Formats: sequence, structure tokens, C-alpha cells
Amino acid sequence: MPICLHIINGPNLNLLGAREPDIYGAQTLDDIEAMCRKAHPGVELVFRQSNIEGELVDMVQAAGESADAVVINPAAYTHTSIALHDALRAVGVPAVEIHLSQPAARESFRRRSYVSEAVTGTISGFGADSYLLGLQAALKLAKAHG
Ligand code: CA2
Repeated sequence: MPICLHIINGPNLNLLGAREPDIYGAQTLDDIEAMCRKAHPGVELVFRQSNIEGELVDMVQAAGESADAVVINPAAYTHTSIALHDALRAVGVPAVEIHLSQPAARESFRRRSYVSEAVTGTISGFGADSYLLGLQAALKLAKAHG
């Protein structure tokens, strides 16, 4: 069976490419998904997005059932969501938090991540390449967890 990685995207990331390209880049989320699939043809990738916190919790729980590891860009819920923190902790699937931008270099409210405490590590500030770097890290975690 191929390794299965779930890539979970939070609120407003469906707007990528349309607004604020100076911060988040010119690529759409579909472009990023295509780039991820091209980079990992042999890996089963489940790529999802929601603007709704509870749906993101459901996605984390589903990943706990069928993914070998998770890459998650929780977007603004990074800074607010104890529910996502709890879900990641509860399912115990190896997870990598990613961000397009570098939240630590932006407004002070972005310095707090509730998700960081529930994941193995974080990659941020590399634009769309954060997804590729996150996938690489998740693949390593998946292989290590066998
Ligand atoms: O840098 C990231 O990937 C973030 O997770 C993006 C979130 C932000 O709240 C985090 O602090 C860092 C925001 C996603 C909003 O995406 C947009 C895309 C296009 C236009 C406007 C917003």
C-alpha cells in the first residue's frame, strides 16, 4: 500500500492567488495541490480545505483513521483553536504544521500557535514551498512510524 498523507487547509486559503499576493504568493490552492502531486506521484495525497473549524476537526479525525501523517496549515485557527490542538493530540497521527508566511515576523497575535504544541514540527515562511518542505517532513515521519 502506498503511504497516505493528508494535507489540511484552514480558513481563507481558498482565496490564495486572488488577494494579498505580496504576503501569500500568486499561486492558488489548486496550483499548490498540483505542485504537491507532481512532487510525490507515488504517494496517496488527500488535499482538503475548509473555512469551518468543526470541519477541520473532522478532517483531523479522518486523518487519524487513514493517514500515515498529516500536513496542516490551520491558517487563522492556528492562533485560536484549542479544538484543533485537542483533535491533533487525540488522534496522535504524526503531524507537521506549515505556513506560507512567517507568522512570528508579523502581528503579535500571530506569535501564539495552539497547534504547535500538538505537532512534531513547524515549517513557515517559504511560501508555497512550505507545502513541499512539509510533505518531505511528513513523509519522513510516516516512514519512521512504519
Ligand atoms: O502564512 C500562513 O500560511 C497563514 O497560516 C495564513 C493565514 C494566517 O492567519 C496565519 O497567521 C498564517 C491566513 C490565510 C488567509 O489566506 C488568504 C489568502 C488570500 C487572501 C487573503 C487571505
